[in-house]
Amino acid sequence: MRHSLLAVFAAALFATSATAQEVTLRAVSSFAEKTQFSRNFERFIDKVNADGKGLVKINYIGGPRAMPPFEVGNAVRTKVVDIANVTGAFYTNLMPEADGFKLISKPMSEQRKNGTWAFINQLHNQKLNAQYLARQYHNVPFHIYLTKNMAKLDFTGLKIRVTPVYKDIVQALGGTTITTPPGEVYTALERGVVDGYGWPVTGIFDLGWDKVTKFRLEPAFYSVEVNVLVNLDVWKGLNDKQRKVLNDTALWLEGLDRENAAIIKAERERQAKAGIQAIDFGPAESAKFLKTANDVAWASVIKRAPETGAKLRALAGN
Ligand code: 173
Repeated sequence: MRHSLLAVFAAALFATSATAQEVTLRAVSSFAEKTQFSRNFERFIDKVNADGKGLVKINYIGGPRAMPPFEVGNAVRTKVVDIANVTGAFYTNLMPEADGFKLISKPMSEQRKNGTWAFINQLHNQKLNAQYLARQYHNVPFHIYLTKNMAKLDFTGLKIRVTPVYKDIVQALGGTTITTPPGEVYTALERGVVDGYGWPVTGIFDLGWDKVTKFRLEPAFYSVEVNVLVNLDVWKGLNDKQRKVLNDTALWLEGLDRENAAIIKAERERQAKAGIQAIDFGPAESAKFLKTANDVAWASVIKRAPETGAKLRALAGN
């Protein structure tokens, strides 16, 4: 009798500690649910939940309906959420160097070998109290989209919706900038508050912007970065097995970037079919634009973060 009771007690204890091995992480995305720049993070969550059964479970709270995009970085820092899908452009207030990530377009496999990942992880540890788990979309560029045609590559007289990604280049070419989260782009265009907006080559159909977009300015520039960040206290509190599930799935997530070339090709065709015309001033003007875009962005990063910005530029090699 005594023995069997003890056995039951022991079994219960064992069950409790086995359950305690599974940690639940609260997740948000800075992009709308099921849209282009949340989709791979959502696949990541599904895979962690499958591969990490009994170890890690991610509870996806959602996108901007759950949390304003520009607050996501700070929410990771303060552990309001445990894990997030967010572009550095949305937390440059906490980390000015984050504005330089768009200038690093080497594949993550290379960045993980040449010290870039380690340096950017250190910045996240220090300034965002976060682990830099993964970066996605290094091979997806940005464009400026317009509701009006332009006679030369000059934004004088135009109001353009921006985030920190596009602000310096739009201003360098004479434009007026208005910063908004993605959720306000449609209304701003519809009401004529802006004449155009910056956005990656992919994703403009997700929120219906094709209906109010007439032109896509060439050339494509910079490199999208959407990061998966984990609160650092949470990260340190995980055991080796739990961290391995997250790290392995992070590498898998970065590997999904191989799908982007086909997605970009399909998206350009879809834009053409929707009547969105490319504006292209030819190779010389495009080269000049790209050089200006690169120069003004680095100058802006290095002005705000002289030492770390310069180190980032050396790692980027441009
Ligand atoms: O335009 C934006 O909101 C922006 O900065 C961004 C960054 C990465 C992916 C998509 C959009």
